[in-house]
Amino acid sequence: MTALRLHHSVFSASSQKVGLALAEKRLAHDSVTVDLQAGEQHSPAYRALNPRGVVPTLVHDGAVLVESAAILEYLDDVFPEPALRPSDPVARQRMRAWVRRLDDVHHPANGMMHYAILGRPALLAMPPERLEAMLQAMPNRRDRALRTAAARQGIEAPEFADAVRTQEEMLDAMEAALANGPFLIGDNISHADLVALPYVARLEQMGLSALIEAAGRERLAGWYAGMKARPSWGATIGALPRQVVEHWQSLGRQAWADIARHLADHRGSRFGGSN
Ligand SMILES: N[C@@H](CCC(=O)N[C@@H](CS)C(=O)NCC(=O)O)C(=O)O
Repeated sequence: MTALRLHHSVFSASSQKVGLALAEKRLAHDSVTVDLQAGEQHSPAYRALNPRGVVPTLVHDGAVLVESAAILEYLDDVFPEPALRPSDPVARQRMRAWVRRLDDVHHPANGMMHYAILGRPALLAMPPERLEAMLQAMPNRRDRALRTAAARQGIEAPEFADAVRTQEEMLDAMEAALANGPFLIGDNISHADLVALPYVARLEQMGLSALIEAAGRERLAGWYAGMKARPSWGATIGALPRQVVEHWQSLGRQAWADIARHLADHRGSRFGGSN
């Protein structure tokens, strides 16, 4: 009898990727919540599992597995059906290139937007010494620098404007890729779709669906609707508490005018209304 245990946060994009793959493969698993706001990711017990102090961590028959993209590969190695990666080597390479780019470039950008718009009120409500201790506890320097900028400057941080542009690039790249088939890699769902979905969903959860539905992004909107119709959505992102998402959307809407004003100078951004 196989035992799978997922340490995760339902609000975390990286956790959602693994949750989506488990659901697509219909793999029953135990769920252990790591409360990121309470700092549980830095508890000695959790750091023993995941030294970077991030979620998710999957434990399978005693083997501790970190890094969501590598976990998705593992799940396909060990539970091959239904396959979530193409068998053709060129397509598989392209899928991995997508996953790499989403993880390396778009994950930090999406996180920056999340914390500048949604997470900042809670960060600023903390006693300053607790906020400082939480920032200092983050072992990854890039993550710490972005979180610090989100807390201190919010949407005024230069990193925020970069993050928005990066997210727009992601949406444009997805729109272009979807010209070749209903999924990012042709005819079948793959890791590329599962890894992209939480970031697109987070934009909607931030009240920015206009970006997804923007003129010229029709294929992306169709892909998103199709991903939301799958049972894996209902088991993961679709199951987020409605009050939380509605609160996020209202924070996003409140920030919208400021975001548009702030970004008006950035040529090439749809946020500026200059094109
Ligand atoms: N590359 C890692 C990234 C994991 C990651 O950044 N997780 C975030 C949530 S999406 C986290 O745990 N952040 C910890 C924190 O906010 O302190 C993976 O894909 O597993």
